[in-house]
Amino acid sequence: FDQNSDGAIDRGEFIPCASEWIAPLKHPRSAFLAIDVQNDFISGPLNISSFPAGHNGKDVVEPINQVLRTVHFGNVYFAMDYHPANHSSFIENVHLRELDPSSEVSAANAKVFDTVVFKGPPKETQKLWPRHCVQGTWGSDLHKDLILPNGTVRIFKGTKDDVDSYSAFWDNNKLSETALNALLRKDGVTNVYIAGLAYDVCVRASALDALKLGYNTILIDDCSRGLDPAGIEATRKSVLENHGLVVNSTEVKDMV
Ligand code: VGL
Ligand code: ZN
Repeated sequence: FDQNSDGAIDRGEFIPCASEWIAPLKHPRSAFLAIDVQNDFISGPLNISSFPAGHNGKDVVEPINQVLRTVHFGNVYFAMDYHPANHSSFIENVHLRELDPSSEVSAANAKVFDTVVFKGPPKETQKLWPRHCVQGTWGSDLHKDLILPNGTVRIFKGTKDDVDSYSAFWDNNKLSETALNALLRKDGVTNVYIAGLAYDVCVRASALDALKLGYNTILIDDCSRGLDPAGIEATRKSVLENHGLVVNSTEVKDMV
Protein backbone atom coordinates (compact mmCIF):
# COMPACT_ATOMS: atom_id res chain seq x y z
CA PHE A 1 0.00 0.00 0.00
CA ASP A 2 0.99 3.57 -0.55
CA GLN A 3 1.92 6.38 1.72
CA ASN A 4 0.25 9.75 1.20
CA SER A 5 2.45 12.72 0.43
CA ASP A 6 2.43 13.61 4.13
CA GLY A 7 3.74 10.16 4.97
CA ALA A 8 0.45 8.73 6.30
CA ILE A 9 -0.50 5.23 5.24
CA ASP A 10 -3.62 5.14 3.09
CA ARG A 11 -5.66 2.41 4.80
CA GLY A 12 -8.11 2.41 1.92
CA GLU A 13 -5.50 0.75 -0.22
CA PHE A 14 -4.94 -1.96 2.39
CA ILE A 15 -8.39 -3.53 2.29
CA PRO A 16 -8.41 -4.77 -1.35
CA CYS A 17 -4.76 -5.69 -1.06
CA ALA A 18 -5.39 -7.87 2.01
CA SER A 19 -8.22 -9.74 0.34
CA GLU A 20 -5.80 -10.75 -2.39
CA TRP A 21 -3.50 -12.61 -0.02
CA ILE A 22 -5.47 -13.58 3.07
CA ALA A 23 -8.00 -15.68 1.15
CA PRO A 24 -5.35 -17.73 -0.70
CA LEU A 25 -3.52 -18.33 2.59
CA LYS A 26 -6.70 -19.50 4.32
CA HIS A 27 -7.99 -21.49 1.36
CA PRO A 28 -5.15 -22.76 -0.79
CA ARG A 29 -6.45 -24.81 -3.68
CA SER A 30 -4.34 -27.08 -5.84
CA ALA A 31 -4.63 -28.04 -9.49
CA PHE A 32 -2.72 -30.67 -11.43
CA LEU A 33 -1.66 -29.72 -14.95
CA ALA A 34 -0.28 -32.44 -17.23
CA ILE A 35 1.39 -31.19 -20.40
CA ASP A 36 1.27 -32.96 -23.77
CA VAL A 37 1.46 -36.60 -22.66
CA GLN A 38 0.45 -37.56 -26.20
CA ASN A 39 1.39 -40.41 -28.50
CA ASP A 40 3.43 -38.37 -30.96
CA PHE A 41 5.83 -37.27 -28.20
CA ILE A 42 6.17 -40.85 -26.97
CA SER A 43 6.23 -43.03 -30.06
CA GLY A 44 5.36 -40.77 -33.00
CA PRO A 45 7.39 -38.48 -35.29
CA LEU A 46 8.33 -36.11 -32.45
CA ASN A 47 9.15 -38.83 -29.92
CA ILE A 48 11.48 -37.35 -27.39
CA SER A 49 13.63 -40.48 -27.25
CA SER A 50 15.39 -39.29 -30.41
CA PHE A 51 16.77 -36.20 -28.62
CA PRO A 52 20.08 -35.72 -26.76
CA ALA A 53 18.66 -36.29 -23.27
CA GLY A 54 17.78 -39.84 -24.35
CA HIS A 55 14.55 -39.71 -22.38
CA ASN A 56 11.50 -41.85 -23.07
CA GLY A 57 8.20 -39.96 -22.88
CA LYS A 58 6.39 -43.09 -21.75
CA ASP A 59 8.27 -42.87 -18.47
CA VAL A 60 6.06 -40.01 -17.24
CA VAL A 61 2.85 -42.04 -17.48
CA GLU A 62 3.27 -44.22 -14.41
CA PRO A 63 4.59 -41.51 -12.04
CA ILE A 64 1.79 -39.15 -13.14
CA ASN A 65 -0.76 -41.92 -12.51
CA GLN A 66 0.79 -42.56 -9.12
CA VAL A 67 0.45 -38.89 -8.14
CA LEU A 68 -3.18 -38.84 -9.30
CA ARG A 69 -3.91 -42.07 -7.39
CA THR A 70 -2.32 -40.76 -4.22
CA VAL A 71 -3.44 -37.14 -4.16
CA HIS A 72 -6.95 -35.88 -4.70
CA PHE A 73 -6.71 -32.72 -6.79
CA GLY A 74 -9.98 -30.83 -7.03
CA ASN A 75 -8.91 -29.60 -10.45
CA VAL A 76 -7.12 -31.69 -13.08
CA TYR A 77 -6.15 -30.42 -16.54
CA PHE A 78 -4.52 -32.27 -19.41
CA ALA A 79 -3.07 -29.86 -21.94
CA MET A 80 -2.85 -31.21 -25.49
CA ASP A 81 -0.82 -29.98 -28.42
CA TYR A 82 -3.54 -29.95 -31.08
CA HIS A 83 -2.47 -28.66 -34.46
CA PRO A 84 -4.36 -28.28 -37.73
CA ALA A 85 -2.71 -30.17 -40.62
CA ASN A 86 -1.45 -26.90 -42.15
CA HIS A 87 0.25 -25.76 -38.94
CA SER A 88 3.21 -23.39 -39.35
CA SER A 89 5.43 -25.39 -36.95
CA PHE A 90 5.64 -28.39 -39.30
CA ILE A 91 8.70 -28.61 -41.54
CA GLU A 92 6.41 -30.22 -44.11
CA ASN A 93 4.50 -26.91 -44.31
CA VAL A 94 7.40 -24.47 -44.62
CA HIS A 95 6.50 -23.80 -48.25
CA LEU A 96 2.92 -22.80 -47.43
CA ARG A 97 3.82 -19.37 -46.09
CA GLU A 98 6.02 -16.54 -47.23
CA LEU A 99 9.21 -16.07 -45.23
CA ASP A 100 10.28 -12.68 -43.97
CA PRO A 101 13.49 -11.25 -45.53
CA SER A 102 15.02 -11.40 -42.03
CA SER A 103 14.72 -15.21 -41.99
CA GLU A 104 18.26 -16.61 -42.00
CA VAL A 105 17.02 -19.97 -43.26
CA SER A 106 15.27 -20.22 -46.62
CA ALA A 107 12.36 -22.57 -47.27
CA ALA A 108 14.52 -24.63 -49.65
CA ASN A 109 17.25 -25.14 -47.02
CA ALA A 110 15.07 -25.47 -43.94
CA LYS A 111 15.70 -28.54 -41.78
CA VAL A 112 13.91 -29.87 -38.72
CA PHE A 113 14.80 -27.78 -35.61
CA ASP A 114 15.84 -24.77 -37.70
CA THR A 115 14.19 -21.47 -36.87
CA VAL A 116 12.58 -19.46 -39.65
CA VAL A 117 10.77 -16.11 -39.67
CA PHE A 118 7.40 -15.98 -41.40
CA LYS A 119 6.41 -12.72 -43.00
CA GLY A 120 2.96 -12.61 -41.42
CA PRO A 121 1.44 -10.32 -40.35
CA PRO A 122 2.15 -10.82 -37.61
CA LYS A 123 5.78 -11.65 -38.26
CA GLU A 124 6.45 -14.99 -36.55
CA THR A 125 9.68 -16.61 -35.44
CA GLN A 126 9.07 -20.34 -35.61
CA LYS A 127 11.14 -23.41 -34.80
CA LEU A 128 10.37 -26.20 -37.25
CA TRP A 129 9.33 -29.61 -35.94
CA PRO A 130 8.31 -32.81 -37.70
CA ARG A 131 4.55 -33.04 -38.19
CA HIS A 132 2.95 -33.98 -34.87
CA CYS A 133 -0.28 -33.95 -32.89
CA VAL A 134 -2.54 -33.29 -35.85
CA GLN A 135 -6.11 -32.76 -34.65
CA GLY A 136 -8.14 -35.97 -34.51
CA THR A 137 -5.22 -38.33 -35.23
CA TRP A 138 -3.83 -41.09 -33.00
CA GLY A 139 -0.69 -39.02 -32.51
CA SER A 140 -2.70 -36.31 -30.78
CA ASP A 141 -4.39 -38.73 -28.37
CA LEU A 142 -3.34 -38.80 -24.74
CA HIS A 143 -1.38 -41.95 -23.91
CA LYS A 144 -3.87 -44.76 -23.38
CA ASP A 145 -2.53 -45.75 -19.95
CA LEU A 146 -3.06 -42.35 -18.32
CA ILE A 147 -5.53 -42.08 -15.47
CA LEU A 148 -7.99 -39.27 -16.18
CA PRO A 149 -9.83 -38.54 -12.93
CA ASN A 150 -13.51 -37.60 -13.13
CA GLY A 151 -13.84 -33.97 -14.06
CA THR A 152 -10.55 -33.82 -15.97
CA VAL A 153 -10.54 -30.91 -18.40
CA ARG A 154 -8.59 -31.04 -21.65
CA ILE A 155 -6.89 -27.82 -22.74
CA PHE A 156 -6.18 -27.68 -26.47
CA LYS A 157 -3.31 -25.49 -27.65
CA GLY A 158 -1.60 -24.70 -30.93
CA THR A 159 -4.98 -24.92 -32.63
CA LYS A 160 -4.46 -21.87 -34.88
CA ASP A 161 -2.52 -22.66 -38.05
CA ASP A 162 -0.27 -19.59 -38.02
CA VAL A 163 1.03 -19.51 -34.46
CA ASP A 164 2.61 -22.10 -32.16
CA SER A 165 1.77 -22.49 -28.51
CA TYR A 166 4.26 -24.11 -26.17
CA SER A 167 2.49 -22.84 -23.07
CA ALA A 168 -0.88 -24.20 -21.96
CA PHE A 169 -1.85 -20.59 -21.17
CA TRP A 170 -0.86 -18.38 -24.12
CA ASP A 171 0.36 -18.76 -27.68
CA ASN A 172 4.03 -18.02 -28.32
CA ASN A 173 3.22 -14.43 -29.30
CA LYS A 174 0.92 -13.84 -26.32
CA LEU A 175 -1.85 -12.81 -28.73
CA SER A 176 -4.43 -15.35 -27.63
CA GLU A 177 -4.99 -17.48 -24.57
CA THR A 178 -6.59 -20.80 -23.78
CA ALA A 179 -9.39 -21.15 -21.22
CA LEU A 180 -6.94 -22.40 -18.58
CA ASN A 181 -6.29 -19.23 -16.60
CA ALA A 182 -9.98 -18.30 -16.47
CA LEU A 183 -10.86 -21.83 -15.29
CA LEU A 184 -8.22 -21.73 -12.55
CA ARG A 185 -9.32 -18.27 -11.39
CA LYS A 186 -12.99 -19.24 -11.39
CA ASP A 187 -12.25 -22.06 -8.95
CA GLY A 188 -9.90 -20.02 -6.79
CA VAL A 189 -6.89 -22.17 -7.60
CA THR A 190 -3.73 -20.89 -5.92
CA ASN A 191 -1.24 -23.75 -6.44
CA VAL A 192 -0.46 -25.42 -9.76
CA TYR A 193 1.45 -28.72 -9.99
CA ILE A 194 2.93 -29.20 -13.46
CA ALA A 195 4.36 -32.31 -15.14
CA GLY A 196 4.68 -33.86 -18.58
CA LEU A 197 6.41 -33.36 -21.95
CA ALA A 198 8.61 -31.84 -23.04
CA TYR A 199 10.36 -30.60 -19.90
CA ASP A 200 12.41 -27.93 -21.68
CA VAL A 201 9.74 -26.86 -24.20
CA CYS A 202 6.06 -26.99 -23.28
CA VAL A 203 6.43 -27.83 -19.58
CA ARG A 204 8.93 -24.99 -19.28
CA ALA A 205 6.69 -22.44 -21.05
CA SER A 206 3.64 -23.49 -19.05
CA ALA A 207 5.42 -23.35 -15.69
CA LEU A 208 6.92 -19.92 -16.39
CA ASP A 209 3.52 -18.58 -17.49
CA ALA A 210 1.89 -20.02 -14.36
CA LEU A 211 4.47 -18.13 -12.30
CA LYS A 212 3.87 -14.92 -14.28
CA LEU A 213 0.15 -15.29 -13.63
CA GLY A 214 0.86 -15.44 -9.91
CA TYR A 215 0.23 -19.11 -9.16
CA ASN A 216 2.36 -20.97 -6.66
CA THR A 217 3.97 -23.24 -9.21
CA ILE A 218 5.40 -26.65 -8.44
CA LEU A 219 7.22 -28.54 -11.18
CA ILE A 220 7.26 -32.30 -10.59
CA ASP A 221 10.70 -33.26 -11.82
CA ASP A 222 10.38 -37.06 -12.08
CA CYS A 223 6.99 -36.77 -13.82
CA SER A 224 8.59 -34.79 -16.67
CA ARG A 225 10.94 -35.74 -19.51
CA GLY A 226 12.70 -33.49 -21.99
CA LEU A 227 14.88 -33.05 -25.05
CA ASP A 228 18.16 -31.55 -23.98
CA PRO A 229 19.97 -31.93 -20.62
CA ALA A 230 21.10 -28.30 -20.63
CA GLY A 231 17.57 -27.11 -21.44
CA ILE A 232 16.15 -29.24 -18.65
CA GLU A 233 18.63 -27.84 -16.14
CA ALA A 234 17.91 -24.28 -17.38
CA THR A 235 14.21 -24.95 -16.86
CA ARG A 236 14.75 -26.00 -13.24
CA LYS A 237 16.87 -22.89 -12.69
CA SER A 238 14.30 -20.50 -14.24
CA VAL A 239 11.45 -21.98 -12.22
CA LEU A 240 13.46 -21.63 -8.98
CA GLU A 241 14.61 -18.10 -9.87
CA ASN A 242 10.99 -17.10 -10.38
CA HIS A 243 10.04 -18.45 -6.95
CA GLY A 244 8.56 -21.73 -8.12
CA LEU A 245 9.45 -25.12 -6.67
CA VAL A 246 10.95 -28.21 -8.29
CA VAL A 247 9.97 -31.33 -6.36
CA ASN A 248 9.93 -35.10 -6.57
CA SER A 249 6.53 -36.77 -6.94
CA THR A 250 6.86 -38.46 -3.55
CA GLU A 251 6.83 -35.02 -1.92
CA VAL A 252 3.51 -33.97 -3.44
CA LYS A 253 1.19 -35.84 -1.07
CA ASP A 254 2.56 -33.88 1.91
CA MET A 255 2.10 -30.54 0.14
CA VAL A 256 -1.48 -30.65 -1.14
C1 VGL B 1 6.17 -29.55 -27.97
C2 VGL B 1 7.53 -29.11 -29.75
C3 VGL B 1 6.46 -28.78 -30.54
C4 VGL B 1 6.03 -29.99 -26.54
C5 VGL B 1 5.07 -29.22 -28.75
O1 VGL B 1 4.96 -30.47 -26.15
O2 VGL B 1 7.00 -29.85 -25.77
N1 VGL B 1 7.40 -29.49 -28.50
N2 VGL B 1 5.23 -28.84 -30.02
ZN1 ZN C 1 3.51 -28.71 -31.34
